[in-house]
Amino acid sequence: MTIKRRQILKAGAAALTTPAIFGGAMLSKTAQAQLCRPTGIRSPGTEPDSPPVTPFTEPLFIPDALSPVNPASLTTPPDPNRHQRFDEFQPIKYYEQRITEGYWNYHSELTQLTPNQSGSLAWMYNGSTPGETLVARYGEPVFVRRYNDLPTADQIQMPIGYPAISTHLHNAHTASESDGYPMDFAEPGQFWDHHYAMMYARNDPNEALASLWYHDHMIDFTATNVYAGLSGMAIFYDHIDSGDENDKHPHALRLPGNMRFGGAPGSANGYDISLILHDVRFDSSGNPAYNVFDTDGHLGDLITVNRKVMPYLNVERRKYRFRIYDGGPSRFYELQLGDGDPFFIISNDGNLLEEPVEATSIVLGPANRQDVIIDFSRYSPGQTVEFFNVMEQINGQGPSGRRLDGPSRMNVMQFRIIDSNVEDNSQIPDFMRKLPPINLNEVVAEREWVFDHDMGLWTVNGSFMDPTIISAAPRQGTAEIWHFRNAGSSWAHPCHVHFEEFQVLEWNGKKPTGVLRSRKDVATLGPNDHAKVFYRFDDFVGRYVIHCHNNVHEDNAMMLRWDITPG
Ligand SMILES: [Cu+2]
Repeated sequence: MTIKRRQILKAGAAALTTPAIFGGAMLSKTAQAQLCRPTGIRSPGTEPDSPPVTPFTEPLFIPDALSPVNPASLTTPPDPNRHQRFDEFQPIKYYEQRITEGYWNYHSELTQLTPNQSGSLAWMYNGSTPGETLVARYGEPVFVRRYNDLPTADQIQMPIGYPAISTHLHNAHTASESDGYPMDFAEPGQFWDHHYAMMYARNDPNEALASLWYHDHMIDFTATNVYAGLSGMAIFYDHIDSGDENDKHPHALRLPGNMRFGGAPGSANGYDISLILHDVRFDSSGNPAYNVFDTDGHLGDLITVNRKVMPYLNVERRKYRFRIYDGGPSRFYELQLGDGDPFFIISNDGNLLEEPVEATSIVLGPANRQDVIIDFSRYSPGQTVEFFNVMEQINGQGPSGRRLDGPSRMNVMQFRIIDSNVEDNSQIPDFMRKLPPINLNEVVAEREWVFDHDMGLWTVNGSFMDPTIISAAPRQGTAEIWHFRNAGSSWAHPCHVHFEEFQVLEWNGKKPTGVLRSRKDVATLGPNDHAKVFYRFDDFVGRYVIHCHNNVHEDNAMMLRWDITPG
């Protein structure tokens, strides 16, 4: 099938390698110089390299879709009074996830090193990390009960983390009490109920999110609890982004995917595959290692995709949709194919773009997501093509400003092209989802959030996280302009606000273009960057957070509470 490129925005040669998270502008020479430090602060004495493992020998793990349970089987029935608008959005699907401590095969050569070859220690959802994928549809409300079945703090084997759990479905339009507010946690033996209304913000289908992830958000322990294994993916479909490339609906986008969830391992929706990246360092006994004393951030030396170290995936000679997530805690990526071939970016932070953008790389900061379409029909059976990370980073503060090349590129994963003559009814649409309108007449307030560093801790507007202080209280039904500023000259901060997506008005004074012309929920700010964004606040009230999504910064107090108050 011929790819239609008629209306597709073609990035110019310079833009093709542009770090989009930095506002689509290359870092200035001054900023690059400030970023380039002679050595990282990691010392081999405190953080030795992981044991050597052979790349591309472990098959990619593709989690199945979470299976619904019969609501009658819930031992305690859901309490409608605990949830805003529960009766209006009565759940159609019910799910349970049990969070446990166990063992995970990150790589068989690491498992060989573990005691009794049981696998690396991991915290998991229903026995896997990533947990099963929450597949939901707009208009079909969902109820998820998450049980904390972890051992108590004095009994856990995991040397890091704290066994209290708060789960954030990033960045669903979720009522506060179900949002994974960092103080809304369940101790071992307790559960927390999450009600996802599956409504579009403001009932506007152009506000749909497509690619989301859920992860632990425990106050002070988000980085360690996610690093221990507590993350998973979520996919929201609707009538145009239906997950079915054979969809007969006249407005269906027919992106790659054939709705074959729950089949044989590796077949979860066939050609629509989620890839979550976490960089991990392993100790000599094959367990995840972590330096809790480094508050700049944590870097692993091995990249895991869906918690397999440098896996491979067999692909057919056709188009695939990959939903790519930076699961953190602190690493930034620029991903490109080994042969430098282009692909199409179709979303930013889980939101479909208006038009696909052709590019040869994507740039992600912690919690950024992008969906891409890669067409493997140009390869021959038996060929392999690797995904590499070319973003150099030598400590947790942010990218060094340099690019890795040749053998210094970091292995991410390998695609192995298999011999097949498979049908491909998917398309790369000319137009996907319109951006919601921006009406500046609705703006009632303008606020500034400055991300900085004071007294060895990370601050927002000079303050540390204090859940008793409400730093902003926008009224429901209003719009505001928010400014995110990075006051630091040598670090990057992925700034994340829960609940609503924003649209960029200006990035360092320039109007957004390309993939930045989108809805987003993480503004990844390079040194001295300034993003001016447009928000509307609707549908639910309660407490939410704004924080740096370098989870180590977040845990070292770079977070504030803000509330939506009744209009
Ligand atoms: Cu930060």
